[in-house]
Amino acid sequence: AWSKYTPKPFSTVEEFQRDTIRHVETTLARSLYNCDDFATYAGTALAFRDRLVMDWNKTQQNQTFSDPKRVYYLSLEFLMGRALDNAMLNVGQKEVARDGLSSLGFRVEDVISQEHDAALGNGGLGRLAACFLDSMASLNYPAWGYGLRYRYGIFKQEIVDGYQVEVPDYWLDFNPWEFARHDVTVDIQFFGWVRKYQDDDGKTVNVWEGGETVQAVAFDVPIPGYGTSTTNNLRLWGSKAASGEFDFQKFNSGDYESSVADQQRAETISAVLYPNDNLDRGKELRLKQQYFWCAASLHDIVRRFKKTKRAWKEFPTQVAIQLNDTHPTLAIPELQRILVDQEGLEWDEAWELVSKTFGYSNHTVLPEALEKWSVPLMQHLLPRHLQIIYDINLGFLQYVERTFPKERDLLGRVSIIEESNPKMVRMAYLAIIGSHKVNGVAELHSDLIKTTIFKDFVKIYGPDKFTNVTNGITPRRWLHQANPRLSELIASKLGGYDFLKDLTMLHKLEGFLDDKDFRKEFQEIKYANKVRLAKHIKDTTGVSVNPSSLFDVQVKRMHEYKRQQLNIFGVIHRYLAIKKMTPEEKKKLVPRVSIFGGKAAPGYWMAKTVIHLICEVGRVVNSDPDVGDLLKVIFVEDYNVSKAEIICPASDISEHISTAGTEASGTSNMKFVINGGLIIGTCDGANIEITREIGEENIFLFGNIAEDVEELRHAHLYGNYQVDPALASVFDAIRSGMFGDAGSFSALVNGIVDHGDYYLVSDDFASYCKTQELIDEAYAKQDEWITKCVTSVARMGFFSSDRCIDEYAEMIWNVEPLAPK
Ligand code: 26Y
Repeated sequence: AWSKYTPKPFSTVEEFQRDTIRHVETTLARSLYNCDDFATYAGTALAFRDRLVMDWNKTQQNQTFSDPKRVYYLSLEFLMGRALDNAMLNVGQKEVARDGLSSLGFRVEDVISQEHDAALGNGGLGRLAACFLDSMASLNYPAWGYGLRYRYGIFKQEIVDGYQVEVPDYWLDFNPWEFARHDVTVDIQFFGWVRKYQDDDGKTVNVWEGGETVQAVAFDVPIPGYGTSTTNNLRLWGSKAASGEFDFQKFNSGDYESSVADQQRAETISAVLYPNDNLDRGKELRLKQQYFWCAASLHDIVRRFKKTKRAWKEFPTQVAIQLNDTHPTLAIPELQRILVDQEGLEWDEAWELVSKTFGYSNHTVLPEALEKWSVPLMQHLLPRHLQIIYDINLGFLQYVERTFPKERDLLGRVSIIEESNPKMVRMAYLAIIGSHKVNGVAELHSDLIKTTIFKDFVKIYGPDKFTNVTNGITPRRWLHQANPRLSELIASKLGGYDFLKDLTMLHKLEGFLDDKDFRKEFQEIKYANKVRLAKHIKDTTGVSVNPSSLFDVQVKRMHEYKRQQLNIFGVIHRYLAIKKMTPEEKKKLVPRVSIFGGKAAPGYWMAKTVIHLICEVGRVVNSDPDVGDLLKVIFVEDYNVSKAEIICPASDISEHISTAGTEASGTSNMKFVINGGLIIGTCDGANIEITREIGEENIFLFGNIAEDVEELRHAHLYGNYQVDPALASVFDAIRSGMFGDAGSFSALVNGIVDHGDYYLVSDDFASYCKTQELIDEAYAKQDEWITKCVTSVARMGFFSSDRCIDEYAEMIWNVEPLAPK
């Protein structure tokens, strides 16, 4: 009977208004007389949420009833950004909201921008997880995301006097998108010891006893698909003290404060996202987070499976679990523990189920990002898991020894345990051994892991265990939402919005390359997007930039391997050149705005130094009357998902200039090109496949290739090495104090001059600067430039995360879509 209350999409604008106002007045208890943008956002979000929730319930019911194979995406990061615009799009009623809000005196864009970003991630890996959730729902896959409900997401970055300052991101004051499930809880154990005994049948049983317990509470977030009613679930675990743990002894003896302190200690587990991107720090609390989340998720998955009363042998035909990097690797020994210690399966039988269930995605080859946990720490925190890991390792090494009897060194190289002091558990090796497929995230990267870090495992398992799934992005958020005018223009030419579900349809745009009106409109849209970004820059930094300039953008986490230093040295080089130009030469120069953005991990000194240099260069250049509009240097504070939605559509050139072989894929490269920008890049990550798709005449590639990196590094250390002369002049300028205290930048400069230039900045500098000149020349020929941009957009169909998810489903998960009822 309740189904007659199912909210349909708003049938009229008035109905939307009525619901929104009702929520403002009753749910929020606010008077309409002081209804500001924020209250309007809240009311609108709740009105749309009502629609989502009904589809969500139905989807879950349908999945329970049909009981298909499900996929579980385990990720410690989900960089979701804002939800309201996406909900409006997926319910298909943004226009209703626009009209309804407008007659109440509000602009839909202002209302949408009231929402706080859900920023439960660092960078690429977390945003990839968010794009995957969108695609899995849109393609009707029965899929769940599992993560942690951090009380503080990635810190907010403020720039104070040219330095990064980190401010906590408390984002939960008002979050209409999560539903606390106080009835879905799991007790999670830590510490303690293992007791071994023989049961009545003489079988050896291990029990994990003692220690302490923390409770995991589920918080569910609906994930609506586009163009379908499928609404999947993202389940985030929050931590609190287990009910039995609340110390009544202390409580009754009047020690109330310390019993509250215990409570708070339990809550710290899910308190904060670690802000390191591609840098492993081995902190105990992080290991606790990982186990807490893996154990809660596994418990939930097993509980769901057991409800169906199927035999255990069906587990891997009903369940696929994907590990987003090694962060959830403890799920492997945890499932083995559940099956053997709790469900009584034989070791080998259990191990077969485990290794058929998991797939592992690798996102980096950087040695400093490969997770290792110390054996003593694991022994202390997870004694039974350490035993299980040793047993997994034993079985594996025995197999290797039998198969390669003559290769004694091989055993030490592939052992899960590194024989260092202290001994370390190599999580990537455990992930490989416990999974049936291992994938890289772009072709070059997938080849590199097979020939470098995981070479021995290719020999042991054969090449078929290793595969590639090139990353993608969701065209809903990164084209339609971020760039509504471009999306509308495309739709007008392609006869509707079907391309948002099948991005390969973009190829038809090539048929409009000669359409003058289309080209003009395309160009105007880019200009309007630049005006919007220029306004944001003016509002936040006070600097005016001319939207007719070439906008050159590099936004991503600050990291030496991503080489923001190469970019800023190039900017200084340009500045020095401008200072020497005659008025005639200046007239010919294409005005440029260099825009940077990105967070540095709080403890990453070198990355912070690069931010400081960018800010100092901006301070000098932006106020130099010799330069005027010819060059502006901007650092956009607090780069995040919602800023990316403004920035990506507004670039002419974006920079993806990592040392070849270091950036696994990159995904913002895809976001910029699909929004009609060109890129300057190295032969690295997905740049290579972007080149293959769009054509090498449409991309500005430069620099050394991955194959040559090792030799060049060697030459720096042992050859006679000289810094590139143009770069040497840049260093002279920095050393002269032109950009403030030279001492602040000495480590940055010396790393290149004296300490081996590990990231090959000097080797690539000449080629980088030359390519920037080619860009100036190309930009001056606007007509050819537009042809390049349009052609590139038309050829980007491959990079939809829908294609990517279909590949995972087919090659790795073996799951089928489930049509909504
Ligand atoms: C070990 C821990 C501190 C750690 C935390 C975060 C290690 C790595 C990371 C994050 C890695 C990451 O974001 N990697 C990026 O993944 C993207 C999606 O596959 C790639 O496009 C990008 O090249 C890669 O750097």
